[in-house]
Amino acid sequence: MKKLFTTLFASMAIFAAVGQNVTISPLPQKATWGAEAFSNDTKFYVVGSTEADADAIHLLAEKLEIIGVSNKVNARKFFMARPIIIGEAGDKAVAKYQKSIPAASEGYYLEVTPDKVVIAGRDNSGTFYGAQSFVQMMSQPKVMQCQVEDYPSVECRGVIEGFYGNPWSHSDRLRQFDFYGQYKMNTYVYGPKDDPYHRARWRVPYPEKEAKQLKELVDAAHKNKVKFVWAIHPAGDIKWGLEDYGNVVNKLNAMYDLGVRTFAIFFDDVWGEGARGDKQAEMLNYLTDEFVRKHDDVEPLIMCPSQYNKNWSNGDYLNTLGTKMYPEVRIMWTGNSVVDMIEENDMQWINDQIKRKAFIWLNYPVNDYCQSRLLMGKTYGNGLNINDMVSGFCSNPMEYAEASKVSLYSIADYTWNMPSYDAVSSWERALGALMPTCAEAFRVFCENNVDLGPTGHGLRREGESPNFKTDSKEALTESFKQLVSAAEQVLGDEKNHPEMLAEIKPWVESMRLLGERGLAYVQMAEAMKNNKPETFIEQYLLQSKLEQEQKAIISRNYEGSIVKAKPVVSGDVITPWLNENIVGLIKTYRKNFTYGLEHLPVQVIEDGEYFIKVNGEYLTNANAGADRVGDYPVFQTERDVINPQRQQWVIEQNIKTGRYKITNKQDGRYLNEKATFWVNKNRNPYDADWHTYILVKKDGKWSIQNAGRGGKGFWKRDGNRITTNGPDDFVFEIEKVN
Ligand code: 14T
Repeated sequence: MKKLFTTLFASMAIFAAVGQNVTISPLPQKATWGAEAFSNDTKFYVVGSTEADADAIHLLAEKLEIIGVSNKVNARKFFMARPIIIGEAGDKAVAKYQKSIPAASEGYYLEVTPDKVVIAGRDNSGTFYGAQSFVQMMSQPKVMQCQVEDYPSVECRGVIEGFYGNPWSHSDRLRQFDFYGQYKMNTYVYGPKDDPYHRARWRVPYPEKEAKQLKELVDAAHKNKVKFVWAIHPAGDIKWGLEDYGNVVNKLNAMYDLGVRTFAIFFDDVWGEGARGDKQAEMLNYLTDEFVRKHDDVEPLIMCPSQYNKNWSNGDYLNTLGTKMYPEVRIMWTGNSVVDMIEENDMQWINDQIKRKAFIWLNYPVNDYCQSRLLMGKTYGNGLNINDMVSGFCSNPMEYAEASKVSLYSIADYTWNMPSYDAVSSWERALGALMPTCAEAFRVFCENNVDLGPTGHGLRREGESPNFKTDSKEALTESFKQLVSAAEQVLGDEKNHPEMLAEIKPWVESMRLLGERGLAYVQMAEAMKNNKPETFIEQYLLQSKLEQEQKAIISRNYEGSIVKAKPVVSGDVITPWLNENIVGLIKTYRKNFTYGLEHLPVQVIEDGEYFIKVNGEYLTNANAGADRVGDYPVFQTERDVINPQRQQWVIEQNIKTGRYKITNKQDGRYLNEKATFWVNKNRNPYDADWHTYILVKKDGKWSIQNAGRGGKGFWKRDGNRITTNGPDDFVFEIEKVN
């Protein structure tokens, strides 16, 4: 009887351990869990602190209640506390546990029993990661007994800040490094396209202030066991030969002095001379000889090739790199196309070409080519068996650093323990870890910001807005109410998550307004059904007021901002559904009622994104973000492939005037009565009475006429620009994007 009782009790305890759904993230390679070990307010003393990794000790001291250090496991004076025995393989304190420590570098052994904690690393990073795991356990309601043997699947795991647009801020980056340390990512590649000292003016040294900040970043990264890889992008105007090779060496040495020990050279997004494989190989070999090998603590270089994906590869470019460039130089790769998930066959193909393991640059969740969308969905689609085929796996994120953490959390999971990766459970854990005080509401937000919409790169993400139900009035009402209340909850929780809110607020506000509009739509439909035209018009006017508010939202709308995005929420599901249904309802209303028709819009062109062309040439915002009085768009023959948004114009009917507003997709600047850009919202807020156009179509071409207080002139092509004093001529082609 007694025996039965104890087994029953033990299995209940194990059940409790299993039932406690958060354990350690990333999921450990091997873990056995037992009953509760002790409560999460337990005090500790540290055994082994003199030899153990200092960052690990620092972490424990910061996150736990450590009341002292000792060289004995049973220190009497700390009778009310438990020992944490900590160190690296070879250290005295952990000698007893030597054979339990995994052989893999960065591996660790963690043991928790009611009377002690053991953290034994294969190396310094291992100890640090063991400490991180234990800190996570201590933040949970019950601290369970366990034995964990853990090590990473992929050698270099992390993030490449490699997008176009507003680079991350200093504090964004500092918060990122803590996050990488927490979730065992060990690599950060610094390559923001719009840092002039990285790309446009790569020969020029960083000014003092920027250099000082970079040093601070390098130190913060190292404290979190993150390699700070500094990248240079000389490809735009490189002159092959010793002079420019020397210029690169000088810049790398300056970065070395700031503490950087790993370096990357980028040749992406250039054509012509800068894209020559033989010269790139020659330069990388030169830099290896003259820089890397001149230091005893610099790692082999990483390079991003010009043909960095299979779609773009031709000739013997990759083979040249593969055969001519020193085998230790790592080569980056984005997959079968620019934006792609990576699978086993893809790895086989590229590794054969370059005769080494490719270093993956995953272009997700980067949104620099679909800036109106936030990518908050699950990170799925990469093969679970490629860990031995890559030399590194880094994600290129959004310019929204904090919001990117939803996906980066999963990148950490995936690269640490690839065979066990589960995109769904990883995403769920991310929500709880990032927004613990409003996880459910945040989940709704993320579910409604998933897909990218159609883009040149073709990536789509499934499963947006799974709770949107349209089959009854009740279901619709519920769906829209959920958007409103989730938005209000997330906004109401701002003080707990100020950094996240600072980034996502425009999208959260937009989600709230989308929900409110939806509720107004339901009222309109009801009113029509019940023959109440007054209510219909009243709800219609409310809906259009909310829509105007929604359209006025601009993210990162400050002077000098390189990208000003106009948020779109549920751009694949709810937004198009609502827009179409409102239009449909209005059409039916027109047929059946006469009351209030003057309030309803007559639209000659639907709200959307368009190319504006004359003779096949594209009207282009060439100085995006310039915020300069009198800056104007110009005509260009070529499609802009780097920044397609510069040629995309948002044309939307202004409900107040019934006329059209034209803004550029890249930075949200509107065209004024002179068809030039005006400065910004503070000095010259959009004024529908001035900045408004009449569009008329004839034989497939459009005329664009000034309206309101700006005079009645027509747009006229004048050289490479537009003036607004022309006669009525139909030369403009307005073409829907996609
Ligand atoms: F270096 C590469 F691996 C890479 O991906 N380069 C850029 C990257 O900085 C950017 O964030 C990403 C997503 O837009 O794509 C690459 O940039 C492109 C890709 C294109 F297909 C720029 C122009 C393109 F036409």
